[in-house]
Amino acid sequence: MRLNPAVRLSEYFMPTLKENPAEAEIASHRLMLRAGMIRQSASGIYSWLPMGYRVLRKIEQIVREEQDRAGANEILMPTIQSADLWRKSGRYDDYGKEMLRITDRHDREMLFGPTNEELITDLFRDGAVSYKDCPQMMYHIQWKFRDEVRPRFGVMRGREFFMKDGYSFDLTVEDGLKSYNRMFVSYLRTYAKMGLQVIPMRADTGPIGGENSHEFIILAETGESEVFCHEDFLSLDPNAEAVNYKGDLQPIVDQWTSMYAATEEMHDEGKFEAEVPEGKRVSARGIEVGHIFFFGTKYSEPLGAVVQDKEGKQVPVQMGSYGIGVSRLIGAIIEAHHDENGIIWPESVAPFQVGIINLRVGDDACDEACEGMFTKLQEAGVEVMYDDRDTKAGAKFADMDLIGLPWQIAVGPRSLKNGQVEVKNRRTGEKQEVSIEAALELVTVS
Ligand code: 5CA
Repeated sequence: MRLNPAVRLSEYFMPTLKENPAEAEIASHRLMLRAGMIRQSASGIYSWLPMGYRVLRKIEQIVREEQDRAGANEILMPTIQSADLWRKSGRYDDYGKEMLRITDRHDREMLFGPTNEELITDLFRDGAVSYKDCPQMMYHIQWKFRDEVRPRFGVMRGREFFMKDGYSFDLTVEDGLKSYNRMFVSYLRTYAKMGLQVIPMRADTGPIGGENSHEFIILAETGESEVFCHEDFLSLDPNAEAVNYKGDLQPIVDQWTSMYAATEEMHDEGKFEAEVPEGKRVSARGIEVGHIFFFGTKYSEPLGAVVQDKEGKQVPVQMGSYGIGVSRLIGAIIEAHHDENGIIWPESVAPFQVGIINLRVGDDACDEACEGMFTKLQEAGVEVMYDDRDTKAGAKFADMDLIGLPWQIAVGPRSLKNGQVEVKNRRTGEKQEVSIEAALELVTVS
C-alpha cells in the first residue's frame, strides 16, 4: 500500500472549520471535524475525507505489520453474514438489538457483522483436518456494524466502525494460551508504535464469552470506562523493538500482568487496596483500544470445528479472538496528543511529515523556494503537504497547527531576501530561522 507522497492543498479537499462544532463534546471529535477529516452521514456513521482516510490507512498498516510479524495470516471476510451460523452458536438471539438484521429478496435472514467468530470458525472447520493444521492465526481488517444505543464522541463510539479482528486455533488449552500471549505481546508493540502508553487490564468478556480476557486501555479524562491500576504502569516501557516471537513470551506477559489493573466490571476494591500502596493507586477514565479473549471451545463445539489429534481422536479446537478498534484509535491518539491549537500527530501516524506554507503565493521568489523544497522532499521520500492556496497567512498558520503535521516550513518574502525560511516543530513549538538547505536537512533527518 502506497499513499500519495505529496499533495498541494489547492488541489486537496480539506474543509477545515474555524469554529467548534456544537455537537462535538470531546477534543478528538471536535478536532477531527475541524481538521476536515470526517463528516457524519448518519448517527454514528461517517465518511472519511482525504486527511482522515490517510490517517486511518496509516494506523491500519501498523496494525497489519504487527499482526504479520506475530505470525497471523491476513484474510478478508464479508460484512454481510447469513443468520444461520449465528443460530448454531446461539448468538443470533443473544446479540439483541445491537445487531443490524437484514432480509434479502428471498426472505433470507442476513446481518451486518458486529464481529466474526462464527464465520471464521466455519471457515476453519471447512478447511482443517488434523492437529497439523494447528496452531493457526488469521485476522482481517473490516468494517463492523453495531447498533449502539448511544453512538457518541465521533469515531470513538460509532455504529459503523473499522476493526481488526483476529482469531487463533489450537489443539490444546496450553497452546491456546500461548497464542493468547503472542497476541498480548504483539498488542504492546502495536500501540507503542503509535505513540500510545497502553495498559492491559483484566476485563469482562460480555457477548464474546470466555474466561481469560484483557482490555487494552489508554488513560484519558474523556474515556468511557472507569479503570483502576497501579501507577507504575504509566512508566512501564513495552520495549517494543526487543520482542522476539521465537522466544518465550511468558516473562513479558507476566511483567505486564503482575501489577493490579482492572476495568470497572472486574474491579475488586479489597484486592486493589491490598495489592497497591495508597500513593500508587490510580483510579481514572480510559479508552478501550483493544480487547483480547480466550474462550476455548465456545464456538468450535457448536459449529463442529474439530480436528484429529495425535491419537486419532476428533477434538474441538481451542480458540481465542483479538480485536483492535482501528477507527477508534484515531480518536484515542488525538485525545493523547493535542493542544488548544489542534492535533499533534506522532510521526508514525502523521498524514504527512512536513507542511510547507507559502506566505505570498504569486511572489516569484516564494513560489520558487516552495516548489523547490516540495520537489526535494518528495525526492528524499518525505511525505509533504504544500499549502499553495492563495489565502491569508493567519489562516494558513492556523490550519497547519490544526492538522498537526510534525514539521512546518513557512516561506515569506522578508526572510527569503536573506535566504531564510522558518521551521517550526509542532510538538515543542520551537521555531528556527534557517537556510533552505538547513530546513530540508532538519525535517528529513528527524
Ligand atoms: N470479536 C472480539 C475480538 S475480535 C470483539 O469484537 N471484541 S470487542 O467487542 O471488544 O471489539 C474490539 C474493539 O473494537 C474494541 O476494543 C474497541 O476498540 C472497538 N470497538 C468496539 N465497539 C466499537 C464502536 N462502537 N465504535 C468504535 N470502536 C469500537
